This record gives sequence, C-alpha cells and structure tokens, in this order.
Amino acid sequence: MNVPRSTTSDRYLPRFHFTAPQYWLNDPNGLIQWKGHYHMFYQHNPNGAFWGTIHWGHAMSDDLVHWYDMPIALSPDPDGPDAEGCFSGVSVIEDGVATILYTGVRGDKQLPCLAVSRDDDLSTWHKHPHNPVIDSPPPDLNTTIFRDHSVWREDDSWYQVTGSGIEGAGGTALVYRSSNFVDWEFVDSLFSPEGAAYSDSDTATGWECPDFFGLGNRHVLIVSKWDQGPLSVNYFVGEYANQHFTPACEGIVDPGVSFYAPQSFTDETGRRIMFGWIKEARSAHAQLDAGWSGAISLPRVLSILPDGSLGTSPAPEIKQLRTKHVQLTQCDLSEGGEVPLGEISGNSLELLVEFDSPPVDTVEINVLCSHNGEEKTKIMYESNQQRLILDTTEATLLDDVESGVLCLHHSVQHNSSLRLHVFVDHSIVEVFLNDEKCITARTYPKSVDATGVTLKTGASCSRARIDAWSMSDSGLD
Ligand code: DQQ
Repeated sequence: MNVPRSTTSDRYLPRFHFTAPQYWLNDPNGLIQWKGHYHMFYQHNPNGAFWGTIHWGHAMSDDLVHWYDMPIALSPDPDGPDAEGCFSGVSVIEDGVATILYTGVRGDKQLPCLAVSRDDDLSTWHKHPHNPVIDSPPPDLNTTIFRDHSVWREDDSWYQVTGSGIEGAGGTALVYRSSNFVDWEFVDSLFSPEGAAYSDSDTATGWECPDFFGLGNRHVLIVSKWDQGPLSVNYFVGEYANQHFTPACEGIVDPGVSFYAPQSFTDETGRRIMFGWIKEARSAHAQLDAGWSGAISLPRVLSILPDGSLGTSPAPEIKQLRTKHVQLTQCDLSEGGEVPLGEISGNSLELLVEFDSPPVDTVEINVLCSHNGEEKTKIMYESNQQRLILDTTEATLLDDVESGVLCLHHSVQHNSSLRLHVFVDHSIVEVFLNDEKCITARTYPKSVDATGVTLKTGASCSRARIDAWSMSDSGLD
C-alpha cells in the first residue's frame, strides 16, 4: 500500500482484507478492470472513523488481492449537487472514456451525477457541468429513497436502474434509458406493472445499491434492503426482457449482518466478481478510538448453482496471500470430541477442512479460541438440519460488541464432499460452504491469546483433511 495504515497498533485491524488508509469506509463502488488494472472505489470519510462527508476513496490492483492506495477520486463540492456527499455508484467506459455515475447529495435531494477521467490510472476525475443528470425521481411515483445505480448497455442505448422504494409497498429498482449517458428518460420499474414495487410483502423502505447483470443464461438482481438502516442483502435470479425482470428464485446473498452493499463487475476473463462492505460490530465509540472503520470482503466469484440459486466462491487469486502451510492429512477423529489443532493457530489464517462426505451429525470448527476456552468463534455444519451456523455469542468477553448466531440453509448431498473454507483476519471471519455459499461475521476477542483452532465431530465421523495457511498482508510496500 502507498499509505501506511495509521492504526496498525489496533489488533483488530484486518491485514488481508482491504481497509481505507485511515478512518471510515463503507460501500465498494465503481468496480472496473481498465487498461489491465482493477480499480476499486469506496465510500470514504477522510475526516474521521464515522459515517459523514462521504467521498470516493480509490485503490488499484493488478491481482484483486494486493491494493495500492490512489488519491481520493470524488469529493463533495460545496457549490454543487453533491455538497453533502458523493454516495454510491458505478464506473463504465462510455465512448472510450471512464465515467462514474454516482448519487450526489444536497439537502434532501439525492440525484444522479457524472464524472469522467482520462487518466490511464483513473487518478483524477472531472464532474459533468450538467450535474445532476436527472432532476427528480419520477414525479408520479410515491418514492421513498432514490439513490445508487447499476448500468448496462443494450442495443444502442445505455440503461441504468436506480435503487428506490414505493411508499407503503416496499423496495424497487427504477429503469432509465439514455443514448448519450447524460440525458436520461424514465422507463418503468424493473418489475412490471408500471412503477410497481417488487412485492407488497417487502418490508424494506427501499432498496439500496441495486446490482443488475446477466450471468450465464440468467439475470441477477442484488439489492441491499434498507429501513432506517441496513436489513439484509437479497438476490433474485430470473429472466429479463424488454426492460422488465421476472424473478424465478430469490435468497440471501450472505446472512451475515455485517455484510452489506455489495457490488460486482465482469472482469476481462468474463468472471462476475463481487466485493461487499464488512461493517463493524463494535460501538461507534470503539471505532472512533481505533481510528478506522469498515473493510471490504474478499473477492467472490458469482455463479448460478445447479438448483438455480446464486453461488459464491472465493476468487482463486486469494491463494497468493498464503504463506506457511500446515497439513493434517487423514486426521483421526474416530473418538469424536474436540481436537485442538495444535500446529494450526493464528488470527491471519486460511483453513480448509474437507470430508469425503458430510458427517452424519455436526462438524464444529472453533477459531480465535482463547487458551482458557472462554472465547471462541464457532462454525458448524449440521448435516441433519442441512445448515451452516456461524456463532459469535461466545467470541468475546468485551461487552460493547454485537454478536449473534448466523444461519445459512444449504444442503450438501450425501455423495459429495463437505468443504468448510474459512478465512480469519483478526476481526473478520468469512466462511464458504463447498465454494457455493458464504457467511461473514465480525469478532473481537478480548484475550490476546485467542488464536487457537479446534475441530469437533460426533463419534460417527472418522476422518478429515485439514489444510491451513498463514496469510500475508494485502498491502503493497
Ligand atoms: N451507502 C451510501 C448510499 C447507499 C448506502 C452512502 C448503502 O449511497 O445507499 O454512504 O450502505
């Protein structure tokens, strides 16, 4: 990284997940691969470790895991339509020029704005003189929120959806069309009929950060549901035609309450890669004291699974961060019970635990375990319930930390192997189940010796293969 993290004395600071050089970070924005480099922009407050005065921070990478800090890309302009913040948006290449579409905030108005960069490394940005490029939400719709964008090219036009909601009805995404990226006309709600919310049973006030894209022979819409605060990240998989989307299947992208506002992009090899904001779970006061807040998830590759649901697997590039390797092959667990994996420990760790077939009962991996056993973060796959649990209720003796039991239902067939793929980065735990689904949690053990790993299985389970790697930092010196 070009700028050293100012807070390295904070032992909860992740080392292989991206964080801002200092202070506040939230949503990943403007993800794009351009002239060979990956660019990640992000919602950033350069004035403190709290949400406010939102700018666009910027980082660049050649491999999705090592990041260079770049100069701040967008700052609020006191005289402009973004005086109070440059909220979330996307980057596209429009007529050969890198262009950001973001939400400018001024007073009670949140409206789409543009900026362009002609630099090879996208280091400087110029705002469009006609900002905002849409003057108001559609006047005939009783919208709640109106912000955040997703863009695609179709026939000879540009289209975008803006995150929104209809008063009393729930979230929606509103479709606009443009021939030149500057003049936009309202088309309809992404869901027919005219202007409708997705469903009257949607409890969200609105949908933030819509992300709409083709994947295989399907279309996917990911939204961050909001109701005076983040609720959940949901996906829909379905058919798209004539500016309308008909979902056939829906689910939760990541049931972790700390995972929010993800965005994805298609890289030059055609993979759809998603990053999300990993929020803190400690008090605002603790965040201010630490001098930083928020991290970006590991890169996740999206797919459509055989059952039609949305799949997510860790990008193979993450392997570059592996250092010391320990392997316990055919680890004998025939007695059942809890086995401390003595050679495997740490708080910057990748752990891959594989069974040839799912154990009949429950597999439990505990990470960030303190020596006296009082603190541990529990990961369980319960075969009989077909669910993955990530339990942080015993993760820390600190009392100003949110904790909970996160649950993901996903069946693993009896004749296929069970892979629990765990990434531990100081205060972040990301768990992938069979490279198909993921849960994320925050955890802040009080004890400095909370680096242990244990494995627990029922008596009927005999053998597991365990690989563990220490992970290197993701910064570049
Ligand atoms: N964060 C941004 C908004 C978006 C929200 C503001 C989601 O654009 O709706 O920082 O976390």
